[in-house]
Amino acid sequence: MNIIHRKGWEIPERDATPEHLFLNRRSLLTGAAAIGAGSMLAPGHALAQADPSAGLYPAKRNETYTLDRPLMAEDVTSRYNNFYEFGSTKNIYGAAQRLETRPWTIKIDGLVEKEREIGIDDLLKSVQLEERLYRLRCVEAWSMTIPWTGFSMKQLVDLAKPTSAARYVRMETFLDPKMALGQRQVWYPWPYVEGCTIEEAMNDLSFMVTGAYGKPLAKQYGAPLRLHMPWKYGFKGVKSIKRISFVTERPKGFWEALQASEYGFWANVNPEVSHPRWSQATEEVLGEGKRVPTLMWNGYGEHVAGLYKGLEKEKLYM
Ligand SMILES: Nc1nc2c(c(=O)[nH]1)N[C@H]1C(S)=C(S)[C@@H](COP(=O)(O)O)O[C@H]1N2
Ligand SMILES: [Mo]
Repeated sequence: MNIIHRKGWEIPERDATPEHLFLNRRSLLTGAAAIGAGSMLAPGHALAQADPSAGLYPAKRNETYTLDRPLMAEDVTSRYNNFYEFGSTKNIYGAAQRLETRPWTIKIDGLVEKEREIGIDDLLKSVQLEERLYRLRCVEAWSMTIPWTGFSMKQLVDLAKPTSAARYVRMETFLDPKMALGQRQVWYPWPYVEGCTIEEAMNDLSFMVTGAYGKPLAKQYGAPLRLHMPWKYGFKGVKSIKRISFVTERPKGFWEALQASEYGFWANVNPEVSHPRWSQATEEVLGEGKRVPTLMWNGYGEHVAGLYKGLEKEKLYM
């Protein structure tokens, strides 16, 4: 656990900033160029420019959330992803480019004042975007750090206006086996679903992600809208959200539906509670070739531990 107390964390993070700013500038340039010069740019840039929200990035960084380890380069975190809709390996970024992110509407329904459908670009105009440096700890015992851009989940709840009967938020990914070939694997419980309590959704840390590295979210991260709750295992962060429902019943997630003995609803990071098939005590830091101790609540306990008072009888850590 000594890693959390190491004062040196500021140095690598500051070291990483120039590249990050460089990326931001580049996305600004390509955003401006998109008006006229699209055909002159490399295909990778052409994909990024086509995004009508490009002008909203980069957003101002919220300095409340700091890292205890270096920020990772985009070519590390964008080439090692879990997105089973596009395959069950980590190497899905190529296949994920089939994801069509416009038009993209999100249905908000269930126990809300008024059910509605909102287009992603209208949603982006109704919220305050910011950048946050967050850790991501996958249940498979690897981790990364990413500069996400997005908005607090609290803003989403405020927009949805749930009634007092709502207890949980259920979020669902698209279902389109023509586009996402992984969804033809019929033994998986598609569409991908995840959920949390209203209290968790209202916690400051809960983040609706719409961008990374100072530009709109690349498809493999779950564009155009995904969740990230950094104190929970990564599988809670449902990608490419199409439907958000306010409900009374605890939603059953994709992994829980597949294997309830291994994956549960709460999935809070805890190095002392092993997965049935492996230890959670340490994690491999992607791209660094080293293992470090995993932190309780993934290091975010000061923000979230209080949420679980009185819930000690629940399986909080799987
Ligand atoms: N729709 C959907 N969301 C998903 C997944 C998935 O397969 N499909 N994988 C989850 C898992 S296991 C992890 S660790 C994170 C990975 O996010 P990243 O690829 O952006 O790092 O996404 C989560 N969200
Ligand atoms: Mo994961």
